[in-house]
Amino acid sequence: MNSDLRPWPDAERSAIIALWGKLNPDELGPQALARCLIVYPWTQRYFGSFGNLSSASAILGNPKVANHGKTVLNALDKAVKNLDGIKGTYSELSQLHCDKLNVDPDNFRLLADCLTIVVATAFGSAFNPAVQATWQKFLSVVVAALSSRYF
Ligand code: HEG
Repeated sequence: MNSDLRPWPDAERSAIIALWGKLNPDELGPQALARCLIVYPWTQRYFGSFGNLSSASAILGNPKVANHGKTVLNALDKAVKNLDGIKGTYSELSQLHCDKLNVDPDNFRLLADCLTIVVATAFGSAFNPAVQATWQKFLSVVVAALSSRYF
C-alpha cells in the first residue's frame, strides 16, 4: 500500500534501485557520517559517547563513527525495498530520533547532503544530473519520513 504522497514513476523507481545495488553502504556510510561531523561540527553533540571527535582525522579514524555510519546507511535499504511506504517504514526510527535522541530534524538534511557528496564522489560521471535528481528526491522522502514525528 502506498502511504506516501505520490507514487514513484517507474523510471525513478528503477534508477534508485539500480544506484542502490551498486552502492556499498559499509564504505559510504562511514564516509558520509564522518563528513557530516566534520563539515557541521555541531552535529557532534549527539555523539558524546563516541570518544575522540577532536579533529577531522580523529573523526575519520573513529571506529564508532564508522560503525554508526554503516548502521545509518544500511537502514536506507528498508526505504529502497519499500519505496511506496517510506513514511511508515521509518515511523519508529523517527520516534526514536525525536523522543529519545532529541536530534534536531534539520540535521537529517545535512547528513543527506553529505551522503549525496559521498555518492557523487564514488560514482563520478555515472552520477549524472538525472541520477542526482532522483537520488535527492529519494533522500528528501527519507528525510521527511524521519521528520514526521516532529511535526
Ligand atoms: Mg540516526 C541511531 C538511522 C540521521 C543521531 N540512527 C540510529 C539508528 C539508526 C539510525 C538505524 C539505530 C537505531 C536503534 O538503535 O534502534 N539516522 C538514521 C538515518 C538517518 C539518521 C537513516 C538519516 C538518513 N541520526 C541521524 C542524524 C543524527 C543522528 C542526522 C545526528 C546528527 N542516530 C543518532 C544517534 C543515534 C542514532 C545519536 C544513537 C547512536 C548510538 O548511541 O549508538
